[in-house]
Amino acid sequence: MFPSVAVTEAASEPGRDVRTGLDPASLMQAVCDYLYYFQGRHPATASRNDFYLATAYAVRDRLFQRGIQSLDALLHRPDGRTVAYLSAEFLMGPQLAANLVNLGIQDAMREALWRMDIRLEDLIEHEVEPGLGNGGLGRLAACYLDSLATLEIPAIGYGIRYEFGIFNQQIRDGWQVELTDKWLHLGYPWEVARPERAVAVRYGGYTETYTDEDGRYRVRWIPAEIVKGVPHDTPILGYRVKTCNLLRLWRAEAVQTFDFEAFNIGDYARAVEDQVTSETISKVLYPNDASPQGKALRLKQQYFFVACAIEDMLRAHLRFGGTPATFHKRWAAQLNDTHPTVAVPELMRLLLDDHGLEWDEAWEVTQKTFGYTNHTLLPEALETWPIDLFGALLPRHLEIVFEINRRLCDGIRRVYPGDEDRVRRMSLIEEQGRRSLRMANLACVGSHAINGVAALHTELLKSQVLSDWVAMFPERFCNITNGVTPRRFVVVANPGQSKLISETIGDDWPIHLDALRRLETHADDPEFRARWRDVKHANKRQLAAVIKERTGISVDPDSLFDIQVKRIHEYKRQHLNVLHILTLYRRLKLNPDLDVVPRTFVFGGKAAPGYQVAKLIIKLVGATGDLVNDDPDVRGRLKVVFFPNFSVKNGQAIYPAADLSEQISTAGQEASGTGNMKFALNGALTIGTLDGANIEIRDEVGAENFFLFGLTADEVRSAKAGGYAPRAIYEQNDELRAVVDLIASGALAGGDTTLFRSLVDGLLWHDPFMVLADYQSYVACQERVAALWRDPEAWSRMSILNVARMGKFSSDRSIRDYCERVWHVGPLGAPTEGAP
Ligand code: 9GP
Repeated sequence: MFPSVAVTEAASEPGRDVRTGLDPASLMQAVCDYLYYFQGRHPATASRNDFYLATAYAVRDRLFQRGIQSLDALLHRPDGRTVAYLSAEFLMGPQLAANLVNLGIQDAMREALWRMDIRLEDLIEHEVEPGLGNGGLGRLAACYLDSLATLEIPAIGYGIRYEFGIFNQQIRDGWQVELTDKWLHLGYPWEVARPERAVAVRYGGYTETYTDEDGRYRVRWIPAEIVKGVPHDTPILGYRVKTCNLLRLWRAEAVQTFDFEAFNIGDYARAVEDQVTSETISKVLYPNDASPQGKALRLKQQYFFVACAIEDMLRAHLRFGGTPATFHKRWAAQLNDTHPTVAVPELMRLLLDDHGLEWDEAWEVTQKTFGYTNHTLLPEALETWPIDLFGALLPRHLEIVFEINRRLCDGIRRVYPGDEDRVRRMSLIEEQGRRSLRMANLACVGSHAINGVAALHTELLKSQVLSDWVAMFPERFCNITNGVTPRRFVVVANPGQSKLISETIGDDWPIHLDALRRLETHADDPEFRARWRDVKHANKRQLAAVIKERTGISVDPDSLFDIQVKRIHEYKRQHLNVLHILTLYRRLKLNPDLDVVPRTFVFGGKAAPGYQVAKLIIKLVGATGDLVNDDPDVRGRLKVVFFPNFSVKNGQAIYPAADLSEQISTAGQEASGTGNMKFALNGALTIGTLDGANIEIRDEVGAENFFLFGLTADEVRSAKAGGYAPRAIYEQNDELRAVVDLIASGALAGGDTTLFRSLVDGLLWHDPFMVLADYQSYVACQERVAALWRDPEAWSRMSILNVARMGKFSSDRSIRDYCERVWHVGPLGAPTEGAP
């Protein structure tokens, strides 16, 4: 039955608050009202999208109500600090289910919609997510916003409202095909545009000096181009609290959207040209994970959102009675990787040129404001900008950077007289080749705190990439291990497991994740273990249905679900996983009656569009599936699936169904990883190397509950230093040689021996990520996995213990660490020890 106008009216009982009520009747009325009065839709003819939008608007009302209360509370405590999380990426994921959970109204909304014959689950499924990030870094930013709100820390996330986010991935004939992401095309109900708070952003031009009325020498920037940044606000509600923060994303627009002068003389195209050029800035997310391209547009994007953010922050600070010299007392700004680092010279510029502070004072404010998080050791990910490009776009900033550098180099020479090599290494300017600006160095000099994202990563940063900085500024360094939000990745994603946990240990674990420890005693209870297995099995059945629908492949929910989902990259070694699959396949071909554990191998992840090797690895996975899946000798015991278009939403369906989590990067390469945490929290056991946060996960869950293999980071280094020869390993290992030869033979490519040749040659002659070196250890470890799988009681016990000991990896813990070690801020912005 569709709701009629009579239903709408019947719901309109006096006293019912359509904007704030949380009961089913109020929610139903709110949804009907939105359909009817806002969208102009009769409920009887409304589409699923209409209902989705109306439901989202009804939820958003309740978020804004809390948002306004949060702002009000802040206004009454104007002396506290607010966190500004500056990030070029926010991978927020779908909003509806997460907001309902945070408000605590999922059942009430389900009931409200049910009364209108609408299934909440259908609307949740219908939602398109804003894919405004590439992977781990952007998703981490989103988890941190969730935790900031949950911990009631006032915070704003500042970023770019890309019109097109990360591409949609289709797999055609086994190859990745990139399709434009159109997340906005059916309307995005969670945000509100605030054109009245637009900011002017300048580019290009030149600078000139002048003397002000006090006779002081000053600099003025005369830009060549001005673009408008329009903020779009999305409310970010914490879990079961009143605090609602903000994600403020900026869209680029022309200052004058229509040039009437040009139009009047008949040049219509030129009349809109300015608009087109300006809007290009926020048009599209660069789809590269960990390897930035030195493109002018990317620098324009970075400066665009940073300039908007700093202006917005300064404006708020001055409006609430602050002075430029106390900016850092109001704001703690975090640089999420080097992408927002131009914020350092931008704040300096505003303080010096617009507000007349002296250099030393402006520098102190700037350093006290910023903290810098490094997310990678990969050399290709350390951003640099050619000086000529940077200077052409930001001439005043370049002058400021040169002055920062002059003072920095003087300082180094004072501490290390005569050590010109050190000066060269720490300089903000790379003088070799095309002169360029080193953004990581700029971030280090401009921040009071610098952190890596897992213990090993921070150690490697300190001992290798940033060792000179540690020597000179040791007090700036700390580690803050990443975390993930258990609300989205357990409560929302895995309702079955959540219910079982809450029934067993109480329901405070989503905000006190350490409480999961209480599960430990239940690991020995056979009845609890059976229920635990039932939950997992139900999740696997669900995923099997989705896999069938998306790929046409039937998989057996009773088989071991062995899953690797993450960006496709050589260092993450999806091809090592493939070598193992082919090893099992070969064994079965040699002996079809071999007793192997039935496994479903699921892969998912996007390759950067220009990264040919990664795209070839996707093809290899598909080709392996083609070879294995229907081979009569395999008898369905091995299935290989490439799950297309891995996203936050798809992740929420995949993590809860995993038995085994593949975290198999070359030791020393993965800064932290966060997928490893999401899997383990959903009861998957990990097979992994001593890399990134795997090490800490293993420390927490216990070495006996973790499948470890492979070289350590030190061993990798010394193997390389000792002249690593992958070909020798290949020659000495019969099984390895057979599977590598199988790939080279063309058997996976319809007889074409050239298709995977480059991949094979890369492994045999270079193998920079030590795939062959770790092969034997990996295969042996997989045998231990298989042995344990044959003992379901032991497996379940281990799975429960893994979940029970994952408390450390809540993003709430990470945020508490940032508050204590970097931001010196507490709930409602109250300063904590060490506050500036
Ligand atoms: O590669 C790292 C990943 O290991 C980490 O978990 C994530 C969040 O800290 O950041 C990734 N880095 C990047 O995406 C680019 O530096």
